[in-house]
Amino acid sequence: MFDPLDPLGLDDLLTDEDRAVRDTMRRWAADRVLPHVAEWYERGEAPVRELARELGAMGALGMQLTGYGCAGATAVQYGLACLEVEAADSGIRSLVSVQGSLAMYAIHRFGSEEQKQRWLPGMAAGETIGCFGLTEPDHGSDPGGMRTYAKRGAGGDWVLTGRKMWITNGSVAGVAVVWARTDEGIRGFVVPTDSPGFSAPDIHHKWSLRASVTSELVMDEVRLPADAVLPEATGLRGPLGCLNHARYGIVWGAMGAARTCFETALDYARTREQFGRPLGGFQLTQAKLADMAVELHKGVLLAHHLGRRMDAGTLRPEQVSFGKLNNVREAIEICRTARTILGANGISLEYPVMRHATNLESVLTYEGTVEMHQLVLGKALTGLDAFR
Ligand code: TGC
Ligand code: FAD
Repeated sequence: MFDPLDPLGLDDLLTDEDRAVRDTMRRWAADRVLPHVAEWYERGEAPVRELARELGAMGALGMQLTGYGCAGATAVQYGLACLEVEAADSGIRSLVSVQGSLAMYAIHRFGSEEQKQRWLPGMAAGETIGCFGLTEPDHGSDPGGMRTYAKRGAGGDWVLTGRKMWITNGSVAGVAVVWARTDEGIRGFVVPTDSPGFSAPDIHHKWSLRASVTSELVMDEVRLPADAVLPEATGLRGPLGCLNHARYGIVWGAMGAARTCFETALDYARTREQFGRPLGGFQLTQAKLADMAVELHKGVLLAHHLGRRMDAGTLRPEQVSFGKLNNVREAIEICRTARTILGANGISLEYPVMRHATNLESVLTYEGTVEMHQLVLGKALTGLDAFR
């Protein structure tokens, strides 16, 4: 039988465990996020600490990592979780991505045994929130130019000074992974946020990702012990390696936002009547719905393919760029088209469509803009670097 919500039968690709993860996350999002998210969005605040603890209890934080209280799930399962959470709101998926794929991943991949023991169990449980400071006011797409500087003192300790900008979870974080220039190149630091000289003022007046905390990180001569540095990360490949994991989650997540908008538009088109018949009975509306369905399910198929490559250990950064570029760009197009089908109702918070569309403006920019991923792919295709 043809299923309008799964026209390609992609459910066949999932194992029973995959379905269990998907269904658990879908139920949680339906119970805990959907009834409140429009209000959080309107107020510009969400109960991030409470949600983090609930996500931790479900094993959804750092779920693709092993040991230290992490769930050891597959990449496909992590992707399905991102999709279900982002089907509710991109801001809540951001909480999951930054915690698991950026802050926890950095410590898990590049940290010392002591750093892992100290931070990861509490982060997996959602008791401690992490953030990831790479972007600066004057260095976004080009993080290699960062100015935040860590100077080594006589006893081997560090003094960290600089500013990071647009940092998800910044002011609610107990620990910040901060990337800084040193005399030995770019290094990562694990910074307890109660360190003297550290502050994280929130960024206000956002019209996107309003159910997510976004902050500056200000570091004014923050003194850190010698063992605050991530021992296994040197150079820009450290933070960029973390981004591969977060970008991979977004490849799936964006399709969640798109799915919600598609389903909302389909439902609306079946029931709203103009000129004596449902909007879905007009050829122009059917063309929109057909094109949305094609891009939505192609995007999920692509995410699944990349997930299998990640699980096999064969996923390349250029392939992650391929997925992030395509899926976020198509997701925002699906949401914008859904908005047209809803007419005036499309701009209302009573429906999820405009909220998802405006959220995706951030998703289009963070974790590498459209242009950065085009340039990554362009370089891979031609062998020519066109970044500078
Ligand atoms: P380039 O010379 O190409 O590379 C420097 C070194 O890094 C290595 N590398 C990678 N390694 C792992 N994964 C990748 N994806 C990598 N890309 C590059 C590279 O091999 C090299 O290693 P080595 O050993 O030779 O030194 O560097 P570049 O300065 O030309 O920059 C390349 C570029 C532009 C692609 C990169 O800087 C970039 O990706 N820019 C975009 C910045 C970005 O995505 N920022 C995201 C900040 S975090 C965020 O947005 C979180 S939002 C989270 C949320 O709320 O969900
Ligand atoms: P710029 O780099 O100034 O780019 C502006 C425009 O110029 C873009 O369209 C870009 O593609 C284009 N451009 C730049 N260089 C080129 C070129 N060579 N060729 C062609 N076009 C080019 N960062 C973190 O470190 N941690 C976080 O947790 C985090 N969370 C975020 C949350 C939100 C809500 C947002 C909006 C951003 C977040 N970011 C975070 C920052 C994000 O990663 C950056 O905004 C992004 O990397 C782009 O940097 P920028 O905004 O400085 O834009």
